[in-house]
Amino acid sequence: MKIRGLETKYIGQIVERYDEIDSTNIRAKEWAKSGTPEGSIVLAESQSAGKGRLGRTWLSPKGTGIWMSIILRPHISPQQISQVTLVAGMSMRRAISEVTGLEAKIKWPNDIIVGEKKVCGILTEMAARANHAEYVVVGIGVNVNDESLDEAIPHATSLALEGGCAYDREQIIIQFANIFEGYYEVFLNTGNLGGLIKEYKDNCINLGKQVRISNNQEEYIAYVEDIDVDGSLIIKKADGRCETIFTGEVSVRGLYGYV
Ligand code: BT5
Repeated sequence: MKIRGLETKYIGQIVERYDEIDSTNIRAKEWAKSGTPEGSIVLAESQSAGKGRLGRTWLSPKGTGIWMSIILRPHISPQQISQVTLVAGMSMRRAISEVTGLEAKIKWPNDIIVGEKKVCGILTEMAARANHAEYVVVGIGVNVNDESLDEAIPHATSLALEGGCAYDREQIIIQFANIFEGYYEVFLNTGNLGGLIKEYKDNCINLGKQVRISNNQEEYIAYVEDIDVDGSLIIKKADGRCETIFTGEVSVRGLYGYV
């Protein structure tokens, strides 16, 4: 079934909709393998096994959120994939703020924050052949009209909880697709975030702040100096040394809470 109101050439022009599914990312990967064109989207009303990063669970209650996966076929190396995730995150941030009027920010690398809590997370998966991506699946979850998510997860919220009213999920998807297609092409033309980084940085909540960084081995506090055109975070440690952090197995939190 088509999404009405799209102004895109390919993002969202082919859509599969499910009432319930295990995970839209799982279905999108199967669909990508069987050759569906770039821009195809899987949407579900609920997910029984929604996935976060690193094997975490993503709560996806029925009828209240956007649970969506987009299939892309960029001619880029596997190292550049995290940049696609950043492009999707900044597109969804803008879509949310334009449709709802709420102030939405990005927590590096790609959580979207409203009122200091998480409204959206992104899980990107890919298949690579030799040194290029064969397909990429960008899975995006947005809590739109849920009214009790913060009870289950204290650092989570929904647009309705923050804005005090219900929002049209389809309108957010349309706005996202229209914005994302343009940004994605800017990214593909340059192969990095050079043309987009100003907007990303203007809306990034951790830039110029002290953060708590944790990985498998250690946890430490650092100051966020900058974000590079390859999407990495440039931090200054307590001893004054600068270091570059790539997306992956790190978690970045605020000193006193989630942001
Ligand atoms: C993410 O992981 O933020 C990526 C979430 C991607 C979800 C989408 S929905 C469509 C597509 N299909 C899928 O199966 N997945 C994608 P991460 O940064 O690891 O955050 C996961 C953590 O966020 C969990 O451990 C919880 O603490 C929290 N969480 C779980 N459900 C949440 C929700 N609905 N809203 C906010 N936080 C949530």
